[in-house]
Amino acid sequence: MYTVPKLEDFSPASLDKAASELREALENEARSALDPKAFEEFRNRWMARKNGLLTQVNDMWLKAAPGPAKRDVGQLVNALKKAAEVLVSDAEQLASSSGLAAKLKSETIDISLPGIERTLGVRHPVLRTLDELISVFVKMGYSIAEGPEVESDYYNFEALNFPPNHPARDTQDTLFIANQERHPQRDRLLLRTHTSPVQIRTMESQRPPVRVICPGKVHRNDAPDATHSPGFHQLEGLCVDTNITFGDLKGTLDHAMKSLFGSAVKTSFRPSFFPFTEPSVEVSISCPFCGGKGCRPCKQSGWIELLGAGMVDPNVFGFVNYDPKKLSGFAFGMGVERLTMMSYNVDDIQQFFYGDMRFLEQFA
Ligand code: FA5
Repeated sequence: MYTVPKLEDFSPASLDKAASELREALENEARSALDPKAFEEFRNRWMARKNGLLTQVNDMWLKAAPGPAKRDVGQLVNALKKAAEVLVSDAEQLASSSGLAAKLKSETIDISLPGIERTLGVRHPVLRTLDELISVFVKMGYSIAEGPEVESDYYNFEALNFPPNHPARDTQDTLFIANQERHPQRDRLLLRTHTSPVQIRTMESQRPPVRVICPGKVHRNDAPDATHSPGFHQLEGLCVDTNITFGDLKGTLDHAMKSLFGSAVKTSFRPSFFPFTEPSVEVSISCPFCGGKGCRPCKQSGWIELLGAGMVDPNVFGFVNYDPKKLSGFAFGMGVERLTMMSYNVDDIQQFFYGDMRFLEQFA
């Protein structure tokens, strides 16, 4: 480590030698002061007023110089001080920028790495079908009504003309809420088995004419298989007015099925039974996959059964104080998962509930 030598000889040659050794040491140390801490040490060592190396030069060279050499030594010491100031200022810049470089290096973000991908959600296929269905009926002037998923026996069965112990109840077994034995049967709560209770709630709260659709979740004690699920969605429809005929029912559903599956699709109405409609029908469409020739989805029959419908039974009007002599109406109910299976050619209803991304991503 450089120390300021005491000068015995003040001849120009000796002064030159001493000055160049000092410069060399100063330059070397300035080059090594690479970060703010090292620079601080370097500056104090050379520039400190009290005992810095330049103060020592002043004391040991200038003050100690004999009279005749004082002028030359003075000029030399001044030149060395100026050179030192320049080197210190350069070193300061270098130290702060290399400090910054080190800081930047430690905080580097590698922008070439793949980012964290946030996948955008898409609408579930079942809800897409439901939205399509809703828009078809809204265009025909229907409004939307909703009801509770936990329903009373009265709305789910009794007011829909399923009397207690009627065998038709067996076709819609469900889960009952526990500990309700103390309530009369009509008030006992259950998970609704269809969206038809919303028909009753709507007619109770609204005078005719009525044109509503009721979308929602329903539950049944059905063992899961390729076409059955214990929880699924239905879309109910109800139209009540004066002079509503079976022809209106056929026209409405034919138009809805053509809107959903294309204008080539045909509809067929076969007699069926529901306690709350008379007459009742099962509605099928000609198979949209084979055009009616017969294929696997339609089980070679050319037709696919899609929904239940019928003219509102006059007994039901009796439950809501509508006059069956003046009014008539039709209702229909469809399973949204089954329609979605048709629309997207899905062969297992369970796919809609597994949450398997490989399946769902196909709808993105
Ligand atoms: C009913 O639920 C009647 N409420 C429909 C109705 C409304 C008829 C108004 C007349 C007037 P059904 O039990 O057939 O009917 O069920 C209607 C539709 O729900 C079926 O056509 C089918 O598409 C669907 N569905 C029934 N059970 C299941 C199930 N376990 N899983 C998936 N979909 C089902």
